[in-house]
Amino acid sequence: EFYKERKLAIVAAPFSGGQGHVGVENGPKYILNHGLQSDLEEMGWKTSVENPLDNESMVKRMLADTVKDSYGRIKKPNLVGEATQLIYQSVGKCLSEETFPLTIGGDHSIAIGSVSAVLDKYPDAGLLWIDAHADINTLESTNSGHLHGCPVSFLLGLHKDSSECPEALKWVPGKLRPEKIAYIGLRDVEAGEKKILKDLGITAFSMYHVDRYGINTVIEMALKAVSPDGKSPIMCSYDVDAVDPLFMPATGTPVRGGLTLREALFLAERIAETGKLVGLDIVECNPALAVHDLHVIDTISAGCAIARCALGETLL
Ligand code: B3U
Ligand code: MN
Ligand code: MN
Repeated sequence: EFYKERKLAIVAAPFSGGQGHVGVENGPKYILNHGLQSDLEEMGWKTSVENPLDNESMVKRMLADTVKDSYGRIKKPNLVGEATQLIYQSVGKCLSEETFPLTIGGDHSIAIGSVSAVLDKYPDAGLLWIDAHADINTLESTNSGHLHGCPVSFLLGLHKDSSECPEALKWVPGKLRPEKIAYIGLRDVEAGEKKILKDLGITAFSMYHVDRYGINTVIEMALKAVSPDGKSPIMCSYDVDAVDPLFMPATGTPVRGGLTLREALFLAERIAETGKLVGLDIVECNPALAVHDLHVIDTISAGCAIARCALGETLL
């Protein structure tokens, strides 16, 4: 019932400032070169490409590491704040034109922008966060200081009234309610994050739950949690490191024991089947971390397949 005209924008977010590895900014380029846009066209989507970070000052700042940009332990808060705000505006524009936003990262900090825009348009949207990591560290709890480990805490507004919040990130509406997010795929969650998840009562399915109940039941439980009546719009923020590194090797923080490729694709297929998907992120493909060409092909083709499945591709 959403996007009746089947318009879709690939929002390219070639951004690496939320973590420490160079190369993740090349994700969008590789995914586009793999032919995702024409594949989606063949599936009946009218597509366009948006490049919100493609302005001279942003490009310059992403390349040059000369300006000091840290805030206590937090790395690059200004860069992340500005980039995510540009993504927020771009995704917001897509949504105002009834166009589906498919945001391609880049590291997972970009979801601060994409998810915030979706929640502006669809305040009752449920958020499925597919990831090996919970990405819910706060400015206080983070050990790495990398903001790609913190987007969910910003989306929840955990820094809203804090004097600790860097100026550049104060634009984040932070309207996500804890009962509207569910995780799938977790297996590398820090102690501080476990406490936040517990304190807020957030629904989280780890790989234990996938083994215990099977992926099909886990998805049903996750959907039920964020949309009890089955009517809420659904936003999906898909970190490719949820998938086992056997299938998805070229990513910044691979963790073994993840989703099989079929579980990863089935998850996307099932989300598509709900007919409620209103936005999708695919993040953390980093071709530079492949040790040989096959790793690049595996990672990029799997990333593209997740996007196609979530957007309606079926096996039969
Ligand atoms: N929890 C760690 C590691 C991490 C989070 N997200 C990724 N890695 N991809 C952190 O840095 O906050
Ligand atoms: Mn992530
Ligand atoms: Mn992750």
